[in-house]
Amino acid sequence: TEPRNTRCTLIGAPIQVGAGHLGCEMGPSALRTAGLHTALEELGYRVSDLGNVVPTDIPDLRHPNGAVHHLADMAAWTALLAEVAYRESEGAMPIFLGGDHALSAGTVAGVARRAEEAGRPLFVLWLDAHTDFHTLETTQSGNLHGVPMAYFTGREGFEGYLPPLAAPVDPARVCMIGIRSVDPAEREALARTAITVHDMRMIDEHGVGVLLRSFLEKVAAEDGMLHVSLDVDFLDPDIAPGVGTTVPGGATFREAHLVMEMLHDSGLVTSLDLVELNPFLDERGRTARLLVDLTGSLMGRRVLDRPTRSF
Ligand code: 6HN
Ligand code: MN
Ligand code: MN
Ligand code: MN
Repeated sequence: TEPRNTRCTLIGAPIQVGAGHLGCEMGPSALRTAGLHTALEELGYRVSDLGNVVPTDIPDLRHPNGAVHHLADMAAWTALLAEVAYRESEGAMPIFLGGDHALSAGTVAGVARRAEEAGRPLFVLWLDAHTDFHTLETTQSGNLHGVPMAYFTGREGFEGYLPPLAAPVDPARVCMIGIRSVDPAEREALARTAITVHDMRMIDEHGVGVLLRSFLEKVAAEDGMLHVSLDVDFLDPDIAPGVGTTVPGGATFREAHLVMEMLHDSGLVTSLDLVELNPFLDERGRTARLLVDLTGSLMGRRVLDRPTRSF
């Protein structure tokens, strides 16, 4: 096995128009203010912060579904982030600081292209209250942070709107954990895919460690690359209030840390999104600080030493 990446790259992606509330634009700043850079350096990484990226050319783009808004912005963000994610996923681990979850359309598209070029399968772990599996036709809110999963797994209906995918992600290589809010159209579509969906009840019945371990075993067996997309609303609103789409009954503090600790010990994670942090809705920075602490666990902070590559 290769040594773990000792370099990581922070990339701010302050998109906010994919969400129903303004404020995610401030997410990257809040994560930096909460000390992400230092936390990673203290764990021994060489960290470079590229600052924020922002698209300049916003094309004019409309969809027959009149609810859909800011499609042109999302298209421009997706093209930009796919390029940046592809470029920055060689030799270092990119960490994308959101920004709302629409950004994952671009980041996952970019790392999928990287994986394809490396001849390795890409796996995606989606930590979220929501499945974000709407198409442009089925979304009723029109908020485009509800569509990235459908886009990068290659569902139809994005052609001519979002950039063509270099390499769609195989739904059989996607695992969602924390799910507790699914719209009817998403539920129907999910039933017809190979995506693994673990709702909160699965966590209650089996424990999050068992669910995650079986996914990590699949990733390891295929020598996959693993992209982790962490939506703040995966967490229970009592511990993470700084998000526009709170849903009660989310992951606890320890469940979330356990996920991160197991991810670290697996040695499999190659890229990360931290999304949906809305500092305008946060309480004295506590959600931002929790995200920094969780990232610390994902990157190797631990209470006692344990052998790596065990999960
Ligand atoms: N997220 N399914 C809802 C909608 O408006 O389409 C919620 C989407 C939430 C998006 O979690 O990033
Ligand atoms: Mn989401
Ligand atoms: Mn969500
Ligand atoms: Mn909806």
